[in-house]
Amino acid sequence: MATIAEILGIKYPLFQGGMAWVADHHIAAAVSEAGGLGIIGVGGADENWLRTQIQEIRKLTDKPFGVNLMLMNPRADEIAKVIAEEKVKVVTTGAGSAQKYIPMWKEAGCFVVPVVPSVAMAKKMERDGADAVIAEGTESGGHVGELTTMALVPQVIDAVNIPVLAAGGIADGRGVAASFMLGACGVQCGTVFCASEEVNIHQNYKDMIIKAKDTSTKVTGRKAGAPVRQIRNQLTAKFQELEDRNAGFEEMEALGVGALRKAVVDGDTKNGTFMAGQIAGMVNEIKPAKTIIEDMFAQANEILGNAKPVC
Ligand code: TUI
Repeated sequence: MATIAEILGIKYPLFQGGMAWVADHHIAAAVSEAGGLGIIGVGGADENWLRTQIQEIRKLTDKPFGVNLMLMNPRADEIAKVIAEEKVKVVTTGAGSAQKYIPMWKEAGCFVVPVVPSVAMAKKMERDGADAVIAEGTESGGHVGELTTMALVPQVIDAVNIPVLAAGGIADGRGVAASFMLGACGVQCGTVFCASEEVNIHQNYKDMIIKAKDTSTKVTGRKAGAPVRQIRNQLTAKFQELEDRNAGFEEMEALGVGALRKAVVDGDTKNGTFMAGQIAGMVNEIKPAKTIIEDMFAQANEILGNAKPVC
């Protein structure tokens, strides 16, 4: 059977996460040029922004790339149409159900890969016509579910008959090898690309990731139904205060509005939301995307080449 890399015409079975504000055409082009699948993350932007990004990435690479639609985006309908019109090769989705867009995307020839936090959502996406799913554990940065990658990935694999990629807590060859051992056909990585040379984010964001340790991230907003993993700072302490006094969704939302922009664009270390996964503690240097990917797969191949029965 064809591998996911063969199906998509890429060298490495690696997707770059569609990180809101972070994953623009700069990092996406670098990842695609390096042989992975670069992904433009639309986040909260609109369809015009996406059209420009697609034009820009096509100037930089003729290799396959993807687009991530964050389904809570109020302009999701318009953005979904642009993805179909532009015949984007791969579309990933997050933070909701992609059901209503799948027929349009399939008709346009897109390969549709929803990100799922549970077996139920994976089965639903398979029923609705998804080509593959990304099972994303709570180790990830940004909007997260409850289950860990280690528990989620094999359960999703047992439940569906489409390819499954693993995400959450993967930043080197050990994570890639472990994902394959769990039965995944590929991986999606986000945080490690926030520490790439090509990513177009404020240096303070990169520094926050480089300085982070294992316990540096925290999930805020679980009680309000909007769980987001980010690096601890003054803002997360304020979120904690609100949660401790059972503040409602509106108050939490007001504190969060614009906070990702403050992190990515302004480098505001106090008031910004520095979304990052638990693996940030292991990401200790800024490297070109190509080096990140090549090192990761050289290490994974070495480990997998040595894989032996446990006893
Ligand atoms: O989507 C992500 N990660 C994200 S999106 C994002 S932008 C944002 N900013 C502030 C607040 C909220 C979002 C930052 N990070 N990952 C994929 C993902 N999808 N994780 C969890 C889910 C998910 C959750 C519920 C997928 C489907 C789902 O379905 C619920 C339903 O029943 O519709």
